[in-house]
Formats: sequence, C-alpha cells, structure tokens
Amino acid sequence: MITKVLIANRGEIAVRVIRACQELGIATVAVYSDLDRDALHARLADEAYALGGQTAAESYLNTDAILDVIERSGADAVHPGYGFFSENTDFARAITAKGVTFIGPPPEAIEVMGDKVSSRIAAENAGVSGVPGTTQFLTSVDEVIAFGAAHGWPVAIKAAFGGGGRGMRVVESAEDAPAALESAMSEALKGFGRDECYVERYLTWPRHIEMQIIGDQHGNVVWVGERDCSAQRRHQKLVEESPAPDFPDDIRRAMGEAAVKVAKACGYYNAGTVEFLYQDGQFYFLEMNTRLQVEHPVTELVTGIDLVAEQIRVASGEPLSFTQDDIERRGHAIEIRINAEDPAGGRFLPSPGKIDKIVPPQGFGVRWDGGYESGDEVSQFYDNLVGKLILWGKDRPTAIARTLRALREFRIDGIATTIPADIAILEHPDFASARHSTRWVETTLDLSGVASAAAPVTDEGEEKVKREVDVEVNGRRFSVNVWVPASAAAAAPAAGAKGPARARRASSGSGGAGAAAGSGAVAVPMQGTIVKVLVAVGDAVESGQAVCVLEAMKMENQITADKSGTVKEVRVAPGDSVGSGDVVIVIE
Ligand code: MV4
Repeated sequence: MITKVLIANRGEIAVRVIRACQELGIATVAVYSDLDRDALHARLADEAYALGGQTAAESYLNTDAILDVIERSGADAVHPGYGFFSENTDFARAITAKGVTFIGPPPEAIEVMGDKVSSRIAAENAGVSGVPGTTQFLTSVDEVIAFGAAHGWPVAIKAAFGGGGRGMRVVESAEDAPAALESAMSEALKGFGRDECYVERYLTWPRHIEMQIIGDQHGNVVWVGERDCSAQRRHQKLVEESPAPDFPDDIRRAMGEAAVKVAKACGYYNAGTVEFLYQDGQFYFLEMNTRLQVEHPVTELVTGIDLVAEQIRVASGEPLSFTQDDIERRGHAIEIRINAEDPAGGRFLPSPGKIDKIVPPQGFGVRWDGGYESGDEVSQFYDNLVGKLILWGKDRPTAIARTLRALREFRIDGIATTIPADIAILEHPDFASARHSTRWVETTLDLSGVASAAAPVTDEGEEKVKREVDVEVNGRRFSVNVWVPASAAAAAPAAGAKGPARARRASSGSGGAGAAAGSGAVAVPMQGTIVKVLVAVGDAVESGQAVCVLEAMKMENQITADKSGTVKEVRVAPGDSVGSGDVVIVIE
C-alpha cells in the first residue's frame, strides 16, 4: 500500500502526478531546485524539499539529494515522471534498494529497451518486425552497401544507443554510404558516448504511431490505444492525437497485440509505449519508451482511464483495474504542447522569461496540464514546456475546431510561445485531411509567415518590447527575440541588442550608421550566467565591441558596447548570475 509519493520531477508532469495522488488520498512530496522554490509543483504538494542547485544536473538529477529527501520525508514510493531519471536503471535500483517503490517498469526492461538494437532483437524474438534492417552493429561500410543492394535505396543508418533521430543518416546510394556512416558514428559518439550503428530500409513518408500499454505484476498487459505523433519538427513533437486518423480498426488491433507481445517478452509492467512507423498499410516496430509519456493525456481523454492512477495502483502490487475487453475508446483527442519558443519565421527560438499573465482557455472538452501560473518564470535551465492543452471532441473535425478555438482564446503575456505555429498546423488542409507524415512540418508546412504572439505586457500593464539580440551558438550567429519591459529597454538598451524593428530600420536608413549611440549602461537582455568578461576599467571600447559573454538558453550570447568610450565600471565577474535588464558594464 503506497501512502506517500515523492515526485522526482518538476513542471507540468509533477503537477499532474501530484493531482492523481491527491485524488487517491496519497500524500505528496515535491522536490525543487533553487530556481523552483516558488514553482507550482512545490506549492501544490503536501510537502516540498529543496534539492539545492540551479541546473537539472545539480538538482533533479542529483540522486543523493533525492535519496536524502526520501529519508527525511518518509516517502514510500517515487514517481519519476518523464525525462530526468524516468528511464535510469541506476536510479530505479537505488530507490528499490531502500525498500521504496519505483513507480515504473522493472530495471531489466528499461535496460533491454534502452539500446535500439537489443530492443529490435527483443521485438523480433516476440514476432514483431522492425523495418527491415540489420540486428548486428555495423563493422564496415560494405555491409551498408550490401544491404542497400539487397533491400533498395534509400537506407537509414542509425545510432544503436541513440534516440530522437540524432545520429540518423539517410543514404540515397552506395556512393554516399562511406561519408554517411562516418558522420553517423561520429555524431553518435559525441551525442551518446557510443558509436555503434545499424542500418534499415528508409521509409520515405511514414506516420509515427505509438501504442500505449500498461501491465501489472500479475502478468496482465493490455493495450490502451494508439497516438499519432506525426506532426513533429526536428524530432520534437508539436501535436499528438488519438485515435490516429485514417487508421483501420484491424490495424489498430494488430498493432495493440504486437505492442503487448513486445511488453510481455521483456517482462514489462507499469505504463509504457511501443513506437511504430506506419506506411502503406504496414507497421514496423521502432522502439519502446519505458516511461509515462508527455502525450499520455490524449489516451486518457478517449478512454476515460487515469493512467497515472493506474501506474500507482500496479506499482503497489494491485492488478489492473480493467481487462482488455473493458477498454472502450470514444471521440477524438488532440494535444498541443505549449512551449516557450518563438516560432516567428519558423525559427522556434527559445523564449524564456517571466510569465506576466497566463489565462488558459476553458469550456467543454478542454484540459490544461500546466506547470506555471501568472508570475512564474520559465527558466533557460530546464525544458521549455509551459504545459499541454488537450482537447476532446466527438470526432476529429470537432476536436480540430475546438483546438483552434482554444488556441485563439489562450492568453500568455510575457513570453513568446509556439501557439502561432500550432494554429498554422491545425488550419492546414494537409492536417485536416491527415496527409501529413513525420516529414511534413519540415518539408511542406510553410511557417515563414508565422509571427510572434501579440506584444506582451508586464503585470503593471507596461508594454514589453521585443529586442533582437545577436547570439553565437557553436560558431554560428543567430538573432534571438527577447521580450523586455519598454522602460528597461529604454533606460539600459542591451548593447548588442537591436532596438524595436522600427527604430532599427530608421538608424540603418541613415546610411548604415548602425544603432544610435546608447547610454553606456550596458545591460543584459535576459537572465543568464556571465561566462567571460572581455574588458577592464580604463579600456577604450568601440560601439558594438563585445564586452562580456552571457550564457543563457544553453547558448553563449555576446553582449556588446552600445557606445564608444572608456570602461568606467565592470560590475560582474565570470560565474555571476544576472537577471534580465541588469547593467554589467558602464562606459563613459
Ligand atoms: C526511421 C524513419 C524512416 N525510416 N526509420 C526518427 C527518430 C527515431 N525515433 C527514429 N526515426 C525515424 N526512423 C526508417 N527506417 C523516420 C524516422 C523519423 C521519425 C520517426 C518517428 C517520429 C518522428 C520522426 C521524424 C523524422 C524521422
């Protein structure tokens, strides 16, 4: 019997799990980093403990700190959410070694499914085929060429210990194979510390369909329903839905039974998701996710099953509360991930900052799983998911119409979000007619005309202006939009940042004279950490010269002088944390 659950996560999923526990009368323990001291999940839980540290590595990925909170709180179970430790066998074993229940699958199943080759072998052994490919690590490019000759081009070279498409290379012909294999292995080594790769036939226009399963510790495993996650951009899911459109019931049942076979083959229990590629009426095993997924609510809305409650139930040793025949699916659900990213021009640039006001839509069939309230800060240190908007309708057209209404009603001031891009996707005829595939967003959908959301305002109603800041990431230059209170922008124009577009056009209209001279009070345009100071008091500097480097949004941003002159003050040193609008250098 589980009586107190520690949620080893943050944001919307921590809030989601806390709510399920509270409905079951189970006490909740939240953990939080220094930046999340006032976060929604810490406020909602019955108890909340500091982990210390700012970054995920210092806090939510600090095993010892979490084990210490288990001791102090007396939690008898841990829910990992997704991401962080959710698929970490060492963490799961550390928890169970203390006699505490890990609300998730057995570590052995996590291990089998963590390696894309061993997961393929497990699926093949269960009689579930992956895309035709090799089940041994490649030892030479000749194997790739031989495979392409036998199965046809293009082929896909994939990282065995990879995920999310990183390390994947599509090879159109034998001539391209040597460079592709070298590149795939190099990226796999950099990204995952392992360079083993394998090869498959490449599906050119697949749908990404995943099957939710859940099992108890008495050998019962059921398939709950599928989700279509094809609307993705750079392997980041944007829109998920259930049921999959144009998906025949016999295929659904066959895919469900295949997913159950894969789960049973690795002794799986608790919630899990088996991913497939679907093309030309055939489905192929892709991989298995041994965690609760972000998009689980679409399955909950069409089945009425609370998957988190069921996870807790089976983790405590109870049997599933339903059989396969009990599961009925009704209507259509769509999930929209609301990320703190600015989709303007299709660039999806990170847009961390303070949420001045958030007013989620309401009404029939509208669910908001959010991790933030008005006044909360979306930090550059964590995933930028603000929350998920999940809509239910009696059929897909109704669900699409409801989703568009809700997105247009959604009010978020203070940060830019992906909402404008989501509207563009939902309005597109390809989406309505389900002609999209995993490549549609990047190859067909035109987001170049997407603008940011309306100019935000601060709590006091002051307009925020968008500042374009030049940043450099891995040697490549980007312009990032940052929203700052107009007064801060006027008082301390962040050197290196351009003024509002109209001002910038005026200055460049004067023969490229560059931005007008600033005040000399060089401010940073966003929260971050100073990593380099490039000047000292007394130095002569030119307007536009880099004076310090700010790490924010996992990028290095050059902060530049807004006027020529002499450095009068240096107010920061490497390692200092600074907030949006803080003056770091003064030039006279
Ligand atoms: C593929 C594929 C087409 N053919 N394999 C991308 C990430 C990883 N989960 C596997 N992925 C793919 N593997 C073959 N043989 C297309 C993809 C793919 C994809 C798959 C699922 C969801 C989104 C995707 C986006 C691009 C490519």
